[in-house]
This record gives sequence, C-alpha cells and structure tokens, in this order.
Amino acid sequence: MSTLKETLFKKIEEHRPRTVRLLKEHGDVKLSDVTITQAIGGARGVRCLVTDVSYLDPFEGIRFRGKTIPETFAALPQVPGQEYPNVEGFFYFLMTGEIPTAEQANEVVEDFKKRRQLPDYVKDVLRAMPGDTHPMTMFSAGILAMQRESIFVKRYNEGMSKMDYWDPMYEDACNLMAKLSVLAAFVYRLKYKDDDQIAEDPNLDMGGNFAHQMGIDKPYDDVARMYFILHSDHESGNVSAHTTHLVASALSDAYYSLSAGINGLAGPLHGLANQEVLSWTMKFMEKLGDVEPTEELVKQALWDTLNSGQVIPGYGHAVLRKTDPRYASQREFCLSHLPDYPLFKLISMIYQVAPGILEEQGKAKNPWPNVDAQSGVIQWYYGLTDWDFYTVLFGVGRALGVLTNITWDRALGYPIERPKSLTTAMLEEAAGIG
Ligand code: HAX
Repeated sequence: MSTLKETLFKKIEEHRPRTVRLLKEHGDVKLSDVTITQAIGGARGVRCLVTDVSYLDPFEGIRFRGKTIPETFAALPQVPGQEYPNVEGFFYFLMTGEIPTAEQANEVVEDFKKRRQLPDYVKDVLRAMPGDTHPMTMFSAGILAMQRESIFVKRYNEGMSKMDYWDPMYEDACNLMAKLSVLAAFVYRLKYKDDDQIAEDPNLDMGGNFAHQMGIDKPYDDVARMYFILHSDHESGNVSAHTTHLVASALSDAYYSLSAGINGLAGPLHGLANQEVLSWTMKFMEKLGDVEPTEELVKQALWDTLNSGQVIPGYGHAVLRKTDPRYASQREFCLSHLPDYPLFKLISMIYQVAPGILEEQGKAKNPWPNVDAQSGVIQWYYGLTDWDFYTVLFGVGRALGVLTNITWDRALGYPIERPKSLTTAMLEEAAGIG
C-alpha cells in the first residue's frame, strides 16, 4: 500500500468515531433555520453540508485543510528548479490533512505516472465529436467515457462491505486525477492544434507533463501547478463540488460524479466566468481600436454591460465579501512575471473601477473580483489564447478537491442526499398569506 493510502486509512479510522458520536449523541443540535428567501434563493447560506477538506470564510477566503493559500504554498515540499510545489504533493495534503515529505510527495508523482495513460477509445470518442463542440463538453464526455474503468463498480458488483467503499473510490479518484491533465491536453491539441498530439514525458510530474503535452514552454509548468492548486477546492456548496457530492451520494462512481460536476462548472455564473472575462475584455479592446484604454472608458463599458442587464464577469461571489485570495495570488504572480503586460494593466484598471461601479449600482452583495477575473490574463500571456479552453483548466484543478471529498464521503458513510421540497402554496401558508 502507498504511503498516501496508508496515511489516508489511518486518518479515516481516527475520524470515523467523531462522525458516529455526533450522529448518535448530538444529532438534534440545530445548525441553521431556513427562510423563504433561502428556500427560493438557492439555499444560500444554509449550513447543511460537511467537509473537512477546505473552509471558506467570507472575509478571509479559502483555507485548505486549515491553511491559507500562502501558508499552503510555503508548507508543501519545494522542488529544486520550480517556483511552485508539485500538484501531487498537494493532493496528498488534501486527502490526508498532512503535509507530505518530499519523498512522500514524490511517491504520488511516480504513482500517478503509472496511472495516467489515456485509453485509446477515449481518444476515438473525442475525435468523433463535431469540431465546434465546446472543450468542456469534450472534457466531460472523456471522463464519462472512462466510467467502464471504475474499480468501485466492479467491487460493488462483487459485493463489498460499506466500510470498504472508500478504498475503490480512492483508486478511481487516483486513476482519474492522474489522467485528467493528459485528457485536457489531448482535448486542447485535438481542438486547436489539428490533432497534432505530443507524447507524454515519463520524467515529468503532472504540471510539467501538462505544459509539455500542451506544447507551451517554461514557466508554464509552474503556471499549471499554481493554477490547479488554486482552483482545487472551495468547500462543498459551490455548484461543481455540490453536484459531484450529490451524484456520488447515490453511490454513483467517481466517473459519473465528476463528469456531472464538470457540467456544473461549465455554467457562466460558475467556472465559465474565466472565459467570459477574456471575451468581455477582448470585445472592449476591439471596440477601442487604436485608442488607449482609460479608467473613464472602462467605467463606461462596465455601465453599458450592467445597463444591458448582464453581469460583470469575474466579479461578485455567493460567499466571499472581499477580493478573492485566489485572485490576489494570481495577481502576485502577474506582478512578478508580467508587470508591464498591457492586458494585465487593463485587468488591473478594471479592478480599480469595477468594485465602485457595482457598489454604486447597489445590487451585488460582493463587488470584489473572484478567481476568474485574473486567470485568463496569465493564460493569454503564455500563448493560450483559446479562451473557451480556460474552464477545462479549472476543471482539472477542481477535480483535486471534489475527488478527495467523495472519497471521504464514502469513508464516513454519508447517505444519499435528499432535501425536502415544499410547494409555493405551503410557503404562502407559512408566511400567513395563504
Ligand atoms: N455583475 C452584475 N450584477 C451582479 C454581479 C456582477 N458581477 N454579481 C451579482 N450581481 C447581481 C446579481 O445578478 C443579483 O441580481 P438580481 O437581484 O437582479 O438577481 C444581485 O446582484 C444579488 O446577487 P448576489 O447575492 O450578490 O450574488 P449571488 O450569490 O446571487 O451570485 C455570482 C453570485 C457569482 C453568481 C454573481 O456574483 C455573478 O453573477 N458574478 C458574475 C459571474 C462570475 O464571475 N461568476 C464566477 C463566480 C466565482 C466562481 O464560482 N467561479 O467559478
């Protein structure tokens, strides 16, 4: 058994009694009251999900296993010649809550290398899709096509104890996680590079091999590591995480569950916002022609967007009430690697004026930028200008968190999810207007 799996099993055994005790002795303790606004309004703020993988504070932002983003980057084993830690070591940390040693992180790197070959039939399925298919559809279909590989399904059909569910779920999670960046690069080269594929390099970790298979030079390997880690987890209530958890709660395997979560990520109010930000910015520049952008021109364009009934992509959040630390972390990267890049300067100018405009409009509860406002600039700078691919990158990262979560869901025996619906007449009756 690998060190990661052994450590995970130890952690699961330590954790199980905590969940059992809460249920047996304190199951009636109240966590939330639900209002009509919350019932109609997407359960915003209703505290009814459990995860120990990450926690999102409205003002501080995300903590992965108790650590902020800077603390996470500082704590993970540093690899000589790289600015960012290996994604595989971060996966170890998310799964177990323990910072791996360099050796333990490297063990995951080697394990993932053995698991990462993409089956030929997946390539056939993707090649059969029409050329104008969105890359998120191809990514999701690629994941779903591999469902026949599920070890969970095989073991379930053989008959397995509930206590063992986590084990094949973990194996599926690792097999999928190892393949996702290879699948993403395949989709990219198929769709945008005439299917001119680049063979994987067995000497490289996930970030390094991804950059290599994308055909983008250094330091894109570090961009990939940073990007995948930053996008990994944002507790359980966001659409991609919640969907993955919900589908897995029916004991659907990791392939079915992740594919569903990726479909949720593909919505413009969620992960697709990163492509929308670039599309908005490029349309703005195109309109300007040779004219230099100014704060006044940006303000006008933002008002035009709002007045036409559209949202400003990359701004606002259902939970956060300050600048997203994932935005701040990417901004820091830009300040050190591409401080004078015109597109970065424009994105910074939008950052200067958009919050004020959203405040003046008075609708958005959070006028500050989220993760998606900054990420496209970095991709564009390194030559990845096909912005409809950006959400696929988000998807590879998001898988780290949601696959960890569904492995723990099985370990802790979380049941099938089934909230209760009411009718509008029942709400009216509760409000005393029925
Ligand atoms: N531009 C214009 N209006 C906005 C806005 C924005 N960026 N953010 C919120 N609003 C509006 C809402 O549309 C809503 O209007 P209505 O009352 O007319 O319906 C009102 O302000 C209140 O919304 P809210 O409570 O502040 O925000 P929600 O929790 O309902 O929605 C969203 C959160 C992220 C979906 C929202 O802020 C938004 O649409 N942002 C733009 C799209 C975006 O950047 N999405 C990515 C979010 C991060 C993420 O998940 N990444 O994957």
